[in-house]
Amino acid sequence: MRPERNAYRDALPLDGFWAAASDANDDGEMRGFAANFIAEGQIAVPGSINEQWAERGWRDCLGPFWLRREIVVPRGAAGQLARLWFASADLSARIWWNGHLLGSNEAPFLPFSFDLGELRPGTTHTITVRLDSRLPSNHPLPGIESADFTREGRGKDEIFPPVRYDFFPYSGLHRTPHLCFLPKSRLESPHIEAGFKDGGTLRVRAPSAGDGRIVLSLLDGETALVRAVAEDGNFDFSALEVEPWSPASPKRYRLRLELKRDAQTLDQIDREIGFRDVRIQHGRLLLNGEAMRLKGFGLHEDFPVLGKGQALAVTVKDLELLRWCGGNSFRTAHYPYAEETLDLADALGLLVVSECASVNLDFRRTTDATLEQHIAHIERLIERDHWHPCVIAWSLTNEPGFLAEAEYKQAAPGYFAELFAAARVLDATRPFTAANVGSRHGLLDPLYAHCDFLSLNRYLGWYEHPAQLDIAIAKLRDEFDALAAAFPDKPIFVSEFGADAVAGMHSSSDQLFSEEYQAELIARYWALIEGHQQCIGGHIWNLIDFKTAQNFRRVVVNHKGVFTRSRDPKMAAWRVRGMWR
Ligand code: BDP
Repeated sequence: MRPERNAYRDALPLDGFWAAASDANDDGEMRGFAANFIAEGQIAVPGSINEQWAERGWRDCLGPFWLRREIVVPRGAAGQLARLWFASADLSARIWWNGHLLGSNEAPFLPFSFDLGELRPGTTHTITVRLDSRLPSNHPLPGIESADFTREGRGKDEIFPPVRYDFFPYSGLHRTPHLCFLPKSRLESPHIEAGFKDGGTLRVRAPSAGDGRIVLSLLDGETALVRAVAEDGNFDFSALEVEPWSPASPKRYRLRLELKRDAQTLDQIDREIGFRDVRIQHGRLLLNGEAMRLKGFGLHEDFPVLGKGQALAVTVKDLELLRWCGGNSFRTAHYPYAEETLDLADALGLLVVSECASVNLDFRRTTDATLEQHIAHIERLIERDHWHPCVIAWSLTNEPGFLAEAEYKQAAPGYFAELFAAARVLDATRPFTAANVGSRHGLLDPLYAHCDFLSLNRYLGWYEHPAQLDIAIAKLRDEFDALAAAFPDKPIFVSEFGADAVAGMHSSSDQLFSEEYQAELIARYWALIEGHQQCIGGHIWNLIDFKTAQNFRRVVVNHKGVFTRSRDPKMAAWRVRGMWR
């Protein structure tokens, strides 16, 4: 559960400079780095390490990297439980406390924590982190081994650093870790479902450690709309007189949970919640009963120097650019974003398709353990984000496969069936989807059977039929019609479409990489999306140019942004703004 500061709990941010060391031979653990290592210099947290130390040869390295810092326990810690909390440690990590192993984490971009017991104020402790971005090839976000390149008949260094996905594999403590101080009798992570059906509905399950009763208050500013008490922390309300949350009016209320014993309050947590209903009905996406069209973008967490390191100013800037274009939604392609991004989306009324870190699932390598891990990551994602009104759907994976049609159709259906079934148990209030690509697996991808709406990543006019928009659009229309006939109740959503454009490159005819072609392709797709009765919208790939691993298909960045990496508009941004506003 994310850190919170109030009269009962506190949290010490662990941002700042961390001592750093490389481990090129991967023998740091053997050499006792967990207890101590000789620092080569300092790395700033939050931040990716790659660009900070590019000059020392760290840019294209996947790890392992070692980071370490000391903390002095503050005076408020007396009598409290200390919990070391990481918002994420990417892509995987092992953590030590004073040289003792606390544990490891292999879920990229998700939080995890360790309970440390009571710490004496004034004492000094050391936190050591070993980061490693070399994920195994049977991970839900699969890594790539040189044997894979050989089998695929490709040069070993065709993609460098070697990854399966099209974004730079930045390593780091990308979001500020915290040392939290919690009351010993305390609330634990609550489950909150706020819906809207004939008024507000609210279901809360608030577990606690230590006895006491749970008091729930629903506040609108200073006014308490509801106040209720439960010994077991279970609450269910209906017909609440509240305003629904929507893009036009993202009204939020404060949900306060308190743990009390007699007259004494032992703990408190607050959440800004919103009441809304999302459902798929007759091929439409309904928000509070009204049909919604999703207009927006796929994004990335990416900025020069910071890499994937969090900077709230960049978060605000990016969501403001999205709104400037007239967008109402985005997908957290291809991993869970920082929690603050969702806080901001809640406040702005933006709709979010939240995606698990899973791209190019490699069915040649998946095992039962992959599926188990994938489900565990989805569970952690849903636990973290389920209470945000902005999240309207879960995307479980992006472009699974990496196989020819026949092999895929053998390996994938069983995996998908179990994945979706397990995920649906975790959230019955939102639709589930996953994005597929092109026609790699034939017209009827077995994925579709499990999706509440179909998410299509389509690059006709770019990777297929480049510079031939008439053919591209006609083929896409045929595909929409065929899918609508096959799945009359499932909305079609174009989860990615776009073209690279190099800012400043112009052409008077259809020319790949020109700003004109990017703008034209987007406009032609949008006309099709808007005109098709079963299509609920689309997300342009991408809002902003983003850095990728090195390969001959990319000039440093993927240029499909309608803004450059420094956030300046290309022609397409203006075109989209004209279309959407
Ligand atoms: C899609 C992927 C996305 C890529 C994009 C592209 O989902 O991650 O960046 O293609 O090639 O297939 O631009």
